[in-house]
Amino acid sequence: MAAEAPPTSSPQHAAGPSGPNHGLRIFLIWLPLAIAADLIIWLVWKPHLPPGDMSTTAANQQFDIAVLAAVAAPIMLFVLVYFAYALVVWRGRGTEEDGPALHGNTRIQATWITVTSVIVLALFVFGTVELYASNGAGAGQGASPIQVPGGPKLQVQVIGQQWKFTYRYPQFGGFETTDLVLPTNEWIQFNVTSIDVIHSFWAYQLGVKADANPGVNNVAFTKISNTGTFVVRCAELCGLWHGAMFDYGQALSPSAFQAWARSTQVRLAAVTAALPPFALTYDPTTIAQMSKAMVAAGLTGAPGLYYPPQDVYQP
Ligand SMILES: [Cu+2]
Repeated sequence: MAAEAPPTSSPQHAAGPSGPNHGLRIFLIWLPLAIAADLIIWLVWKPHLPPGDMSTTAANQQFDIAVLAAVAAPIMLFVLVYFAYALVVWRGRGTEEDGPALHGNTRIQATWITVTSVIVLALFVFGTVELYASNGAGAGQGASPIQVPGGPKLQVQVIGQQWKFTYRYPQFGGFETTDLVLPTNEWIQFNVTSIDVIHSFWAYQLGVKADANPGVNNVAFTKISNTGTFVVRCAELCGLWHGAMFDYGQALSPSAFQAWARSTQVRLAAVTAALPPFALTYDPTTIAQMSKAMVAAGLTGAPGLYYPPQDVYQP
């Protein structure tokens, strides 16, 4: 069958100093592929990477993911190029004998360990800086955030409960609503808590995801750059209707937001009076009493709901 290739037990990489420089060849195949992959990742893929760039935190996450991809792609390509090169060039043609045994290569081993260590340590530094410089990167920093953006901040309290998020605005009389409405171009401070089980407040396009735990005030920051809607989901399995804990939020211009907040404050004044005073956390055992007080005040025909939708409450 294989007539022209005489069997040989000596692969080409044992060809000695006069043989081809395989390392250089692999490098020259790898280099343009790595450059092309990184250009495609940065210029083509990055603008479409989740969670988009609607807010500072979202844009930061998009940047971070693109950096990780740009670092990972050349490494993956190197492994694949080496693999393909070995398959083609060092193939044992016309023989089924084993190749010569490998006894290690100090230079390759040292290079590999050095390069991978530098990459991992650099990513550790990069991740830490990114977390710090972007005020927690949209994740909850707990009750006392390490990094707080300067200047005025709109306070929005997110209250998780089975199976709805409600929002209190302490700078507008502490009214509470099921609608999450936010302004653009202004730092927003989310104070995330729960009044029953554990939930997680996940405003997808804002790149904000913060645990909502009873008795805990969990702070997260973001600044929104464009108006529009965004999805809010619960990201912590919290009971039977966890999957239905889903809604849309809205980002308005600062003036439209002010108008909304002022009119809502007035519209919900009677409800706000029956709510517990604004606090960073709430005692779940007081909720039942609060429901009774609301029924007594004639505010709801639906006892049993902690916070029925606001239209039920219309005085
Ligand atoms: Cu939940």
